[in-house]
Amino acid sequence: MNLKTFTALFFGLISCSILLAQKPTFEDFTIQGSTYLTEQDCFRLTEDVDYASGSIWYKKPIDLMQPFMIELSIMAGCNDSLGADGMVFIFSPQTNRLGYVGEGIGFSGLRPSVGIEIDTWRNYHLNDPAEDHIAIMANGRVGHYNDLAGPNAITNVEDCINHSLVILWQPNIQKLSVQIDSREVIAAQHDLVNGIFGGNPIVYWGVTAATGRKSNIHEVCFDRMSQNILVPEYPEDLGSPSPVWKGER
Ligand SMILES: [Ca+2]
Ligand SMILES: [Ca+2]
Repeated sequence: MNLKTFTALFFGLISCSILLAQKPTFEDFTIQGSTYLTEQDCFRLTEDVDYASGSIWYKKPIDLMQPFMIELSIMAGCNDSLGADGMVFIFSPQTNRLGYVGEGIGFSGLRPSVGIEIDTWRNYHLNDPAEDHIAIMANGRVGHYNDLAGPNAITNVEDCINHSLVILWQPNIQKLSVQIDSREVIAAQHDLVNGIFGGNPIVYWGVTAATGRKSNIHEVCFDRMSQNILVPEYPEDLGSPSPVWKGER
């Protein structure tokens, strides 16, 4: 199923709602660590250097009581065999956070949090699979012992190519799912609001990346980014009609 078909199906399943679309710009983010803006409209979170880490955080929080879809374009480096460490998409009630470098991928130590880890370096003591892998993890724990889902092996992502990363949240069935290049690669069914965030549904989202003794370039390209929030039709607090972005890339 391609992305457009999936998207049409996803939104078609949720009746009596309208799509509020926001196409983020550079100004919508705060950056930390080694992150900078490239001439190609990408955030470069790390260079191909040892022990670097960087993050971006979207300035406005989102509500986990509402369904949404966030689409990013990521590049996890050009060095497959010796590249490291990867990237993590994170939800957190606190913004502008950056955890430990190296195997921590900028996620380790952040609590409370939910992280979607794209890990490109095998750390045996963290129970990492040999392949590049994805996992949905809680509270900054990067060892694969209490994952919400995964780890699942994925096709090598250290190929110098931008890959589409889509995050879907469906609160009615408490399902968090992830697509890479229009294919679902992992999903978790979990009560994130109560199970992770102590009943607080308002969280920020960000992306971290880190290198250690091995390294890679890590980038997020915001020109190919979208954030779609579904809200009930004609909500009182919306006022005048909002522009609808159709989700074209
Ligand atoms: Ca690892
Ligand atoms: Ca790889």
